[in-house]
Amino acid sequence: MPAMAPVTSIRAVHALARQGTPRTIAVACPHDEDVLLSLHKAASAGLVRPLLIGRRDRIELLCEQLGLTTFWHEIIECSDDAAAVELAVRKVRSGEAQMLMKGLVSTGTFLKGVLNKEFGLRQRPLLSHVAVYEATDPERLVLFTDVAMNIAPDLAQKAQILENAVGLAHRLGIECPRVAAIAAVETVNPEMPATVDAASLAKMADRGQIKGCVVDGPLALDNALSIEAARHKGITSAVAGVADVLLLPNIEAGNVLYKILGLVKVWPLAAVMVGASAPVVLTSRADSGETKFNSIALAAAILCEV
Ligand code: COD
Repeated sequence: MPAMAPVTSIRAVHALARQGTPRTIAVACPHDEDVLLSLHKAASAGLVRPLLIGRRDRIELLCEQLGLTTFWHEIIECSDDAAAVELAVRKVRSGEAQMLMKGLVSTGTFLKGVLNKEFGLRQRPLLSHVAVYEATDPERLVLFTDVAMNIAPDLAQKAQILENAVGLAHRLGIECPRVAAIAAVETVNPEMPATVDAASLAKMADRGQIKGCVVDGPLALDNALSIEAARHKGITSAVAGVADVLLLPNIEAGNVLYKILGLVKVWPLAAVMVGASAPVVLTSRADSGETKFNSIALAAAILCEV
């Protein structure tokens, strides 16, 4: 089978998602305007069949206020947040739904449900969150991780987070993603543990301990994304200036980058959790309706057979 052309824009993610049949998405606590609007848009585009689990009266009232006609496949009444998360996760686990989405419920409650040992969705050793933005020069999708789940990963966990992101890059047709392990500087400084981890990850990739990608690090964010900045610093590598994947050192760095990109609204964003047995849409309350829709499309695109 010929290799899939790389997906280089969020618009192309939408197109890929449209190739599949609509999948059922179980949504825990969808009592939120942007969540409902994005689901309505995704259902209307034929991407998903929403299975809404939460307070029926609030869902119906919000839909009425928003002028949304019935777009869901089903609503299941559940007034307790943790119970709604558990039921949504169980629906995915049983195969009745193929994707999961967080609504208006705390991230901790939601993730504890996803990770639950009895009914959760663990598949790979570590689940992680990958955000994606559309970059220019060259036009490509840049994946960055982990902005929402793993708080302070150690070296072994960073390797797993990296492998999860590389797996997603492969799903998007990026055959050998260029991964930048990000730190504050591009030289190893034992006072900055992120630089030591980044150099270790680069060496692990050189030695074949991490496969399917090329890794360079440490790289500062500008050296990773700007050919000009990399040239200025005299850095020559296959990754510098043209990274496809940014591995951030911890949740603070990742989350700040994600929130800044969301606030400046210049580059379209999407995000999904990977490493679970099904794609999980975990967007934050502050995310725009557009980012939520893009994220649903990304989750649907992952499920497409290409
Ligand atoms: N993948 C797989 N298993 C995991 C992961 C993971 N990423 N994280 C924890 N586990 C397992 C552990 O191995 C253990 O078996 C069990 O889950 C419990 O581990 P704890 O005690 O470390 O985890 P929790 O339940 O206290 O917390 C896990 C969270 C993911 C909820 C926690 O790490 C967290 O709060 N992350 C940040 C979420 C957040 O606030 N994001 C904000 C940005 S939107």
